[in-house]
Amino acid sequence: MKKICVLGLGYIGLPTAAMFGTHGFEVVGVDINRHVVQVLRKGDIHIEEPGLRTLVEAALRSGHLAVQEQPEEADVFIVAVPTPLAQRVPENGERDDTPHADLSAVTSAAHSIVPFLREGNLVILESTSPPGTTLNVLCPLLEESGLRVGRDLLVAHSPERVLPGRVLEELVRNDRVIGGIDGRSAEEVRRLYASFVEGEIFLTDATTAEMVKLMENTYRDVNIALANEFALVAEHVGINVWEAIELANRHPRVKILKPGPGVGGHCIAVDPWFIAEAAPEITPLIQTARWVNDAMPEQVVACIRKLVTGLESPVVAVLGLAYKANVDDARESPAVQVVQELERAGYEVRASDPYVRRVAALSKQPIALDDALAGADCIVLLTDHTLYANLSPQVVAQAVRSRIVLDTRGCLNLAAWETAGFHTALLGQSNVVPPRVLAEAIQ
Ligand code: SAJ
Repeated sequence: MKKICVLGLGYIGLPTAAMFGTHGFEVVGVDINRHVVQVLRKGDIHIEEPGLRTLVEAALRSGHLAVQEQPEEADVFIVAVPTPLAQRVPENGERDDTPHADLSAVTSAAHSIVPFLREGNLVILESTSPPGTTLNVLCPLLEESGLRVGRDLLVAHSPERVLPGRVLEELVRNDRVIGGIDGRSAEEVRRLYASFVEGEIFLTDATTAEMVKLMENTYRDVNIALANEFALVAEHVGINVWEAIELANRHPRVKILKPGPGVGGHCIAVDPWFIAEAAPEITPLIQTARWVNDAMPEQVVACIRKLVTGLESPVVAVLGLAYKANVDDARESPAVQVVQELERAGYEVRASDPYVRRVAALSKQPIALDDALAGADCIVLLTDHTLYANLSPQVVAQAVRSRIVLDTRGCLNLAAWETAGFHTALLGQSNVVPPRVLAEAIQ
């Protein structure tokens, strides 16, 4: 039975390890975080993802998955560690705010396997990385073992493309792009993943595979930035951007994404910078899209300021802290930035989220929805969790102090909220400023 050592037991590494463990491989899952190893050994999991608990339990119970803090000898090594953004250290006193990839987890994972490498091993980088990482960063590190890449070692990049919230399903169903440093490496990885991947597997070279992954997320980021810019223009020219996008998308070759309070998560807001860092002078579009999306939380706060103008000590009830619908992840969430910005501006903010229990970046932790709504002056919907669409405006109207609601995700039935007596506002529609406030402002 082939043995696989998976480095990094996070959102990608853990499902991948469990998947191989339940498909005929002996898997050793490695994480440098002792807490993660302890939790998994107790039969618990540290990540919320539909179906993951059952899969990990099955793999552990079968004896085909073991978790530990140190790597060991294996036939295959899979590196699935985070590649977050870091700010560049200024050189020559020059300021450079352009974020770039922090590859320290990749390099330390690679270092950690060097003593265990033997001839014939296959090393796969799964972590999303700037173009050239596999060839120029990973390969030289692996050669510190004395083995030669291409002759003694097979190396490939096999990026994950799964959507948080649908990881297990997409791990199996999605097509996969595998980039080898040579044909033999790519073919070996194909054979491995074909054990559970039902989607098509495409082979290419390592740097192309790195770019493909980055291009997918950058395409989405630029598209969302366009939607956000359209939303701001819509407010300016007096139309409803949601209706306009829906109509534009009736064109067979147009698919505009949705505007919102910004782009969160660890992928879409990060990956475009990996392309920009490879070619900073020739990526103005990609960089501008990032700035446009990063500015959305501020736009939302400006909108809230207008809505509560004239109210004494306004209380803002925030609905949703997670970075997107129906997930529990609030890290890098634009909603958290909105809350921080509102607090800095001196507003009393009561934030709630059915899935998020704690947000390290916030001083005040999420509270129950009822508590957030009680006595609020302005309700701001920041995450489109399905259950918010089912809220009864009549019931909410009884709980609040002032009836003002702002929907930044286009997911509330605002006509029903108006019937319940609310002044409604929608991001990307020209009605963000209540007529009363406008009248005051004009006087
Ligand atoms: N968002 C919008 N408008 C939209 C769609 C999304 O504002 O129309 C926002 C979301 O609210 C969220 C952010 O963008 O804050 C990102 O959400 P997402 O669902 O678009 O993507 P992620 O980051 O959860 O997962 C992406 C996926 N990539 C693509 O769809 C191309 C996933 O397949 C990747 O595996 C993942 O990044 C990754 O790990 O790279």
